[in-house]
Amino acid sequence: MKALLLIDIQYDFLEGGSLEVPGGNQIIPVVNNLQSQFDLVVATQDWHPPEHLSFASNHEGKKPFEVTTLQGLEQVLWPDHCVQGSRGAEFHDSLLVNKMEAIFRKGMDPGIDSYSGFYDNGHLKSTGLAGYLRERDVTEVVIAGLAADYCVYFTLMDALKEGFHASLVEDATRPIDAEAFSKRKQEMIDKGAQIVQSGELVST
Ligand code: VGL
Ligand code: ZN
Repeated sequence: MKALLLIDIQYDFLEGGSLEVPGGNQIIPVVNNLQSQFDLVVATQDWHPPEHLSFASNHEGKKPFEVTTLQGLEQVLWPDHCVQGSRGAEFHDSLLVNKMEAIFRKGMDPGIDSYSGFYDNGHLKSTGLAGYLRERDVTEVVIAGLAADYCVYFTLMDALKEGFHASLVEDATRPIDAEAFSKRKQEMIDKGAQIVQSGELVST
């Protein structure tokens, strides 16, 4: 069984959002088109409390995109984004949601960031996604969403570690930093991921 994982397609990562990913809106029709090809569609939602320590605003004198250390881990400080219950945390209105059987929220612990849909950045706590997928007899995950160089990348790497076959739909994702993404794309390939285009998955 093959599942589509849709990562963080939320207003704050889209046009006009507080952590806008360039070209992010262009993935929405692609992702909508893909969903009918899958027996199971699962989404993740970045879902931070206002006091989340990944926000630069919660560190005296720090600005967004500065790097600091959080629980011994390197942490990029972000603009406030995807605050629980805010408009910015919602899925885009034009994203099809009816086929999503489950939504895994992440980033709720104020003390640690959580890029992957499977674990927080310290691999301290599981979201339950791996167990859920196994229970649904999923062996293969196909990943799309935002941002390619953060949450998509970390979700894919954890999917491989958990023993799933994993592919990234390249035209259904966009990076925050294109250069960082090209490095991470190679890492994904080296670890066994497939990079595919949506046209290879959708029968026209
Ligand atoms: C993300 C930075 C902070 C993402 C989430 O969804 O890629 N990036 N929080
Ligand atoms: Zn976040």
